[in-house]
Amino acid sequence: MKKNNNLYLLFSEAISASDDIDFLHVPHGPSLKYRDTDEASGRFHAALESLGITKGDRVVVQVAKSIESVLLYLACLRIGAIYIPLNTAYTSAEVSYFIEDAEPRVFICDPLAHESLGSVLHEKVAHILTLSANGTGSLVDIYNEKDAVNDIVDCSADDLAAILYTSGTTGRSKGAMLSHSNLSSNAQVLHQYWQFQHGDILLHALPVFHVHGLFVALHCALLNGSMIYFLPHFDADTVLQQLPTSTVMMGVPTFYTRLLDRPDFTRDLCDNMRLFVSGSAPLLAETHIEFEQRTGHRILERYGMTETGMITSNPYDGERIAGTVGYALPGESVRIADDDGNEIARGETGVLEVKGPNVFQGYWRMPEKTRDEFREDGWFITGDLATMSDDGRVTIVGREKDLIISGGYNIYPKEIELAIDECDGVKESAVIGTPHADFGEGVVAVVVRGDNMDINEDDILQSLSSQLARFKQPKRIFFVDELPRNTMGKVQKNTLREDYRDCLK
Ligand code: MCA
Ligand code: AMP
Repeated sequence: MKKNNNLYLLFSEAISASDDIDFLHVPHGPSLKYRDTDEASGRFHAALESLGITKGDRVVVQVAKSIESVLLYLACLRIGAIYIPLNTAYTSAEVSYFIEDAEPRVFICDPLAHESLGSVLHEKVAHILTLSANGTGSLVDIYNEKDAVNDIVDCSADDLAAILYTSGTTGRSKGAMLSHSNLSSNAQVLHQYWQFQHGDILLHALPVFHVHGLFVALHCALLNGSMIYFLPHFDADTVLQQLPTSTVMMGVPTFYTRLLDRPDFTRDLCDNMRLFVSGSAPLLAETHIEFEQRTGHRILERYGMTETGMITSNPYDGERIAGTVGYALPGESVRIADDDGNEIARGETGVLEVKGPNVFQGYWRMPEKTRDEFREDGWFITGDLATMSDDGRVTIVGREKDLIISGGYNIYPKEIELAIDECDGVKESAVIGTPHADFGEGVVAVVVRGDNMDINEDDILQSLSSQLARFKQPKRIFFVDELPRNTMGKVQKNTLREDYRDCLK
């Protein structure tokens, strides 16, 4: 008989074994027990089915983090639909692009967004439904009328479970297609590698529209049948309250620097903690060291990408070295290569390439882009610059791709430059990331005005506000007579980064 590779099947074993334990527990808010998870996700399954959604249909979701949002994700897995979560900060213009590209059968958004987006999108998508932060909305109205469907639709290993959009160097977002087996292989490896154990409680303060919060954190806890303290967003006060009864936390470096900024973040609050994981952006060695001095815990840093899930991790039992991202995860192969894909000597800097069951199925409807980012022999080119020690430990030393990572969000300068260049009065622009005390890097734009034009910072920000999510908008804009260029005419961003290095500190 053919094996059903539906990821939900993996979770369903833990769900039935964990019965009376809370699966999702919102501090000072609602909770959901494992015992009720099958039935509730089965009712969301029924609600989706009544809209005509079947295997392979796309479901685009831009909603606040809530118990219902997780149930909706689980229902999509069960039905074999392709879940496409969007950052809640995206503007109508950004959302329109994703809807046109993904061609979903249904779009689920916050009731407030429905008011502004509805008219724009009604022609592009068959159903627009709502789900609010407190778990109400037209989707839930349908759910309330339904009995649970108990099926878990048959999926092959390569059937898609999700598409996650990630920006590109051309300024156009690409949908990374992730299969059921991409997600299950990574989840099982991490669950084992980080030694999840009976009684673990996960403190979850990440957004659930990216790999880190949706897959890495949620999947590990689900496989383990663990309780999750499910915070709507990162809030240092709530994290400090929940830490004494948690055992695991995952976060971007900003979480850890914000905790260290709090004098009341003390060692005794972490007595019950077993593991702090950091990723999505480089964790400064000084943060790692200060965290250990304050709490006695060595943060475990790991490294990954939307296209691949997690690639490397510092060891659970072995040495966690500040500034390194550890070893290739079991079942994956990692190499450091030159521009032609030839592996280079240990210790030298090159581009990190990866192969394994975690590597995605390609970019949605972009076969050429997909071909560009794979070697002929199947290695995926990450665009991250790294070194590898003799024993295989990886250190990320930079990025070949022009990318800014701000508070764990990826921002591609090209997208911002295109939007700025559209403004009347702008001749050209260059967007760079410079050190930011809170977000690690922040967006800075350097702009050349057109001849005799008097456009200013406010004009540009005003024009960007309807097009780009707030976190992508420049924190500062500077005007110059001309951009520094090399002899080939290419803008020298390194010079700009040096010139403006202190402007956001
Ligand atoms: C918020 N703002 C930001 C960011 N977040 N600006 C730049 N970068 C950001 N990341 C701006 C808002 O637009 C707003 O601007 C002001 O800061 C306050 O907004 P608020 O929403 O209150 O911010 P916050 O709640 O303090 O959020 C900061 C945060 C959040 C907690 C660091 O950004 C966050 O949760 N980041 C995690 C991202 C993540 O999960 N990444 C994983 C990607 P104004 O005041 O001007 O209006 S997955 C991935 O990368 C790979 C696979 C991996 O390896 O994990
Ligand atoms: P995303 O496109 O959001 O999946 O972001 C993936 C990128 O985040 C990677 O290609 C890296 O550049 C970066 N990244 C993730 N984890 C780490 C880490 N621990 N250290 C340095 N960079 C990281």
